[in-house]
Formats: sequence, C-alpha cells, structure tokens
Amino acid sequence: MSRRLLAAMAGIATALAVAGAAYSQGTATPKLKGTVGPGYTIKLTKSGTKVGSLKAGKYSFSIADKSTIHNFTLEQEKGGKFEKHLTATAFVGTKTMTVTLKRGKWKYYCSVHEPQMFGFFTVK
Ligand SMILES: [Cu+2]
Repeated sequence: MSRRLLAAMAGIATALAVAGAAYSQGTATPKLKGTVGPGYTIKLTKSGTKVGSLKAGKYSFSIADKSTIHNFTLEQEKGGKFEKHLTATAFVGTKTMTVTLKRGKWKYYCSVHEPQMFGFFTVK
C-alpha cells in the first residue's frame, strides 16, 4: 500500500471521527425516568416533573422496577401501534432503553394492574 493512499485513508478516518462527535453532540437524547412499585404506583417523570406532554423524537427511558408483581408497559393509544413491556413482571432493577415517541396519545401502565396503575401523556 502506498504512503499516499495511507495518508488519504487516515484523512478520511479523521473526518469521520469529527463528524461522529459533532453528530452525537447535536442529538443529546432527553432522559425520562419511570418508576413502578414497590406499592401500587407507577410514574413517569422528566427532571423530577410528571410527564404531561413531550415533543416527538427519541427519548432515553430509565425504568426503576421495584416489584416482582408489577411491570412497566408503554403503549401508543392514538396515532400508532407501539406497545412494549419496558420491564417484565418478575424483573426487579433498572433498565434503560431508547424509544422513539411519535405524535399521539400515549399510556404507561402495569399490565397486571392496569385499572389502578396507569398514566397518560401527549406527544406533539
Ligand atoms: Cu402491577
């Protein structure tokens, strides 16, 4: 391999690294915190405030599941079909995942005790 080609490849690698850093800085994923249990309670907060309305986009969900009888389920009720158990019923601990929220009405709940444990928020 020629020196010239090596130099060109190094230049491309540097350009890609710089572009990657700029990209990750420009798209900091907002963090949401979900808590379920240990009692019959479920909540979703952003910076300590209950989530009521959010802008559409990617969010990092950190779910603290404090009970073996509850789960944290997220569902888009209007405007889409997303439905997922972010934590399983038997699971206890914290799980973090990224979810893309689309415009519509969303619900979070424990699927075992849905009539008692739920909340809503709107994505605009
Ligand atoms: Cu439950």
